[in-house]
Amino acid sequence: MDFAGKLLDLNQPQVMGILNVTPDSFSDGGVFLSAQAAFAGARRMVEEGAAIIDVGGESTRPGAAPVSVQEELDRVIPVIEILSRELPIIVSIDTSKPEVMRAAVAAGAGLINDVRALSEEGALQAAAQARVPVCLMHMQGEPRIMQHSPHYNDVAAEVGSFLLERIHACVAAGIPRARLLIDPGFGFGKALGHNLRLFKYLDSFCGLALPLVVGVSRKSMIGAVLEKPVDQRLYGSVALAALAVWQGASIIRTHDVQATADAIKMAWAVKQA
Ligand code: YH5
Repeated sequence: MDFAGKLLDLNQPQVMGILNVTPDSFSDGGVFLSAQAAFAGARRMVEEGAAIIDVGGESTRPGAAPVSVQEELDRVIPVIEILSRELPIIVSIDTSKPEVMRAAVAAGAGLINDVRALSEEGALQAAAQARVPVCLMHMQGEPRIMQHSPHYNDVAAEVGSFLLERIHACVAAGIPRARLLIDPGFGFGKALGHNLRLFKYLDSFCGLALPLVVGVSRKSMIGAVLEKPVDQRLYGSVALAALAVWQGASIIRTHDVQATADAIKMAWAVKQA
């Protein structure tokens, strides 16, 4: 796939490293506040095997304060400029705001990662004009209330229908199918049983014939099964990364690049044998 001129082979699984530039992010708690610190974190992730770095300036944690366009731009644009200039990787912008999509791509981002699947006013048009690939993620509800009482009759089927509807909306807006990736959105408006069933049937999304992105790193489904806090979820995250690749995932979004890169390389070697 062509990410604004950088080619990445998605026939083999790749690692997307998470770079939060939110002061209220609970996994990194203000570690990546300056662009310099962000650069150091990103360089390490590249050395450890990340092909993509996902830069996010808006917290989607339930209850997190909304971030203005200007605040989000101030957080992410300097980081995207440095990373895209200095590192041999694809920079992804994790945003739902059309203004941030435009500025991020102008600053060198090669992928738009939108947890709202381009549902905000003007987002479809911004992404179409940006001419970079887009990751469409499923979420039930909105971050503030999404975990209140998530409900599904058939979680994998309903997530699949939603993604298909968003694929059609993108194509109608002038975003070619060849520029789309899909993500079932673990933890976004899903109870534990929904997340586990969605994972069990992850291979059903291969039917949509688009690269599949999976983000489970340190998430609460791991905390719930293992009964462990967020700083003790590495082995659980790595186990799920291997299982995701086994079921056809192309990109694994993770905080822990080295461990994840090794695990998916092994899973892939067995799968190819
Ligand atoms: C995703 O799955 N997730 S932000 C809670 C955690 C740990 C991590 C309680 N952006 C995804 O990473 N983009 C986020 O521990 C995403 N797929 C895509 N494409 C939430 C997050 C997290 C939440």
